[in-house]
Amino acid sequence: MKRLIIIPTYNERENITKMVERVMADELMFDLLFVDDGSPDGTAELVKEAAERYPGRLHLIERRGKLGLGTAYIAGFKYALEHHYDRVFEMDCDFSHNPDDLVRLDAMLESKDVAVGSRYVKGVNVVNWPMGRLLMSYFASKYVRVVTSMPVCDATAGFVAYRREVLETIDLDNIEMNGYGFQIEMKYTAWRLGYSVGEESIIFIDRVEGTSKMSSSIFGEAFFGVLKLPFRKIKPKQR
Ligand SMILES: Nc1nc2c(ncn2[C@@H]2O[C@H](COP(=O)(O)OP(=O)(O)OP(=O)(O)O)[C@@H](O)[C@H]2O)c(=O)[nH]1
Ligand SMILES: [Mg+2]
Repeated sequence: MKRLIIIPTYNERENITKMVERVMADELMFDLLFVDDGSPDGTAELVKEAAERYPGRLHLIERRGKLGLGTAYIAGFKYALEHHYDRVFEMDCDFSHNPDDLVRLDAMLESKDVAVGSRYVKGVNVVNWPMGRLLMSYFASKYVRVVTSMPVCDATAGFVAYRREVLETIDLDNIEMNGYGFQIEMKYTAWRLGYSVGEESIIFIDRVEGTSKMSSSIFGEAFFGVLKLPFRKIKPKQR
């Protein structure tokens, strides 16, 4: 079983070394792929240094300029399919997602096609976020549920695991949104194609190191993008 974790990075210098050591120590023997958008803080250089310590297991895609989280993941998914990975994981680089929870997402792929690390499946499990941001995130998922009927409590979750066949079947070039909307659109497309989506309760902790990359424009993209989803023609990728 080949497992790949994809981590998009933009100025995550403070978190790289710690993240590499944590993931490489995991008994599930993950491979790790960073997708870096030309971070001015030298994030990519640190990844290249670490890659010498883990030959064949630590990989890097370098892109020019900040191109968005969504397209970073699409580039990573295509890499995962080309390199024959069976299970693919999404995770942020700032330890808001706890790498210790990866094993539970992996276990859920025994019975589900998509496993979501969910902040809202059992109560509200977010630490240190300002109330305004928490309410925005919580009600964003409620809004998605009302508009799309998709039975997922944490639609914007960025801690997600996929079985390979889900990413093979989704037409990745047709994914339109690039911020939080991307996370909603991926889950929704998998669900509309008939794949099972499960939620594993996790605790999300606000970032400690580095700065937030999220902007108001991604909220607008998600708000209006979700309204279009029920009307989208979603077909499996032609093979
Ligand atoms: N390659 C790439 N990575 C990005 C981009 N924007 C964000 N990221 C990465 O995506 C992950 C999530 O971004 P965050 O800034 O943590 O988003 P957030 O969790 O909503 O905001 P915080 O509360 O500040 O953490 C992090 O690993 C970022 O480095 C981008 O445009 N390109
Ligand atoms: Mg974060």
